[in-house]
Amino acid sequence: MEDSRIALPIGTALDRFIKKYQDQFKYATGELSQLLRDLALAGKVVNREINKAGLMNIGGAYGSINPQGEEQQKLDILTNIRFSRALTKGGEVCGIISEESEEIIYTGNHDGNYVVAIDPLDGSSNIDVNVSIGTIFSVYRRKSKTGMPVTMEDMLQPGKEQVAAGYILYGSSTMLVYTTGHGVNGFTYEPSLGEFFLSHPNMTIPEVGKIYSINEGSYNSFEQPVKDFIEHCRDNNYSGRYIGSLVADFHRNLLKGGIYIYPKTEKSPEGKLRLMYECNCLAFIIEQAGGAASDGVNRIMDIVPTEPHQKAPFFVGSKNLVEKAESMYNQQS
Ligand code: AHM
Ligand code: MG
Repeated sequence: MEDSRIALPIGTALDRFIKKYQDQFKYATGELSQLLRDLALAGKVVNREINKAGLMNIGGAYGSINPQGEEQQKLDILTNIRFSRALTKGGEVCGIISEESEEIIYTGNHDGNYVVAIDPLDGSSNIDVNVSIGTIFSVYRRKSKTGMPVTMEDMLQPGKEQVAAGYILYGSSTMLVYTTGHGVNGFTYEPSLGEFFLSHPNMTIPEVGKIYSINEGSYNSFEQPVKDFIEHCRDNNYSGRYIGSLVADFHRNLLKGGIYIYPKTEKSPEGKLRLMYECNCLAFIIEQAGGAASDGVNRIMDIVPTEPHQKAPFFVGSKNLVEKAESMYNQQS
């Protein structure tokens, strides 16, 4: 991996960066590059809408329910439209799994070679309180023949088959962080120029982290290994930090070293987070940054999905912490 890492200077514009490293990708036809540009453009549009949410009456609930049975926010719906439209019109994508659409979105682009799994707006309960939220995406190359309708096998690939993954964090500044399997790079949005610029080249997570991020309010319903792990964190005076926005919690831990956990709970016996468009994407990024991602027992990216909205328990972050959490499960078995 080291050899193929990036050597462009901080301040390089995203477009230039994508173009420069396009050839690293084994298919290298420019389609993946275009897809990434489409995602970045939709991200800019969404960023503009989020920034105006308080003024435009697009905050709050829409009055409908998503496939997970959760109340959809107006911005959830808007961002789902923005991203699915950008990916459909772009032409490179033949199928989309989205958190906000029960059914797979068939774009009609039979010549598109890629499928995308996306959570258009994660952490949407934080919109109305002006707290960071994010978009999370995964890109796979289709398995079936180009020119044919996309198949379920194309849509449901394990995380280790991802060719790209990333997130956009709408925070105190807006950032796009992504990997194509050659390290992780972060770009900060400059609103007056309308452009993302390389600000965090070759991101790596500190090997030893001292932050743990989990909703401890659900402590009583955690499995014993998770309780034991929390005890370990407390005994070592680790810092507890939990925003309740996965992308924001993940991003902080990526920079500072730490672990994010969403385990099984009584309310969510399979975990709350979705494998295809929350766990896998961040697992690919964290592994590329030198960290680890697990469901407590298995590597996240090895899990073979059986349905688009499948859930998984999620432990992601610095290696020492993920391995420690896994060891608590090992001790139990
Ligand atoms: P969402 O996809 O409906 O926004 O739910 C995912 C979010 C994550 O961003 C966050 O880490 C988690 O749910 C918070 O859940 P909880 O409030 O149960 O701690
Ligand atoms: Mg989500």
